[in-house]
Amino acid sequence: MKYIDKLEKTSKKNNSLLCIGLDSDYHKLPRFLLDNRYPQFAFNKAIIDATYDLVAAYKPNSAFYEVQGEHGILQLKMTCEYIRAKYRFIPVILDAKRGDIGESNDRYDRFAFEYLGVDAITLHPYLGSEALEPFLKHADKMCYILCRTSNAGAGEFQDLKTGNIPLYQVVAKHISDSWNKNKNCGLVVGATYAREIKIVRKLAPSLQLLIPGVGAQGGDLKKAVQYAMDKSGEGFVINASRSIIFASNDEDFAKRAREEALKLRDQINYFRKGGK
Ligand code: OMP
Repeated sequence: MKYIDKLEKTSKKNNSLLCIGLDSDYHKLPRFLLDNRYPQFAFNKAIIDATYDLVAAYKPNSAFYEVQGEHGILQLKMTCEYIRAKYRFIPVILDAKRGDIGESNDRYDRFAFEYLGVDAITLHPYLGSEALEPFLKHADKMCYILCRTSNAGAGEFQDLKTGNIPLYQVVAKHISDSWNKNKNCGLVVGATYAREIKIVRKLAPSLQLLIPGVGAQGGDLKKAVQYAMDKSGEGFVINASRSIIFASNDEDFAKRAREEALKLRDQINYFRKGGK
């Protein structure tokens, strides 16, 4: 099933445009889980089982698994397989921010879509569409391409003018106009730059947006939602990681994650409906 169809089905069913980031830092896990042979997986499983009916998608960030070596990568795979087996309509976005020459991208592509079996991936645009072709060729997957990132230093390159136009705007328009032949391109735009979300939405009226930066990074949820909506009031997911998954690091961590997820899902919906 295509990413976009999974996303639509799950977001409708759960009335949700919330993506939970599974940035399951080993050193932040509840201590009582550390006896477990697969503590990151045990943590993710508990979070997923507590929130599956509140989300549109999950987004594990590969860094938090790679840093644990092969055991971490195994637990990333176990997490992806668990979601696919138990909640088969919930799409999984691998946050890996890949982007190399085509030959190397082909291997990154197989790691993501064959080995892990995820539905979407985050990518850098810097090497151009020719290099990203191994990803872009999959009409059933989603390529979320970095456009305006959420970090403080995002503007160093992204605001540079090409002619009179900031680079991030060139990226947004170019991807919308030229890269999206398979209708599988999306853009990553941080909630910490609400004004830029508004501009990106104008330049790319029909692209899916992945919006991180609310919660721990302090992005403006209301503006992010209002500016990200497409004509149908959808067309985006809001990601939160730490503020949900590490709401507690005690026995009640999954329950507290559910409470935070519920609150954020409902806030997103409130702002979608024009709430002030
Ligand atoms: P929290 O700040 O804990 O909610 O996590 C944000 C997640 O989104 C992390 O996995 C980041 O790597 C990711 N992210 C950003 O924070 N900013 C970006 O501009 C892009 C991403 C991303 O591609 O998801």
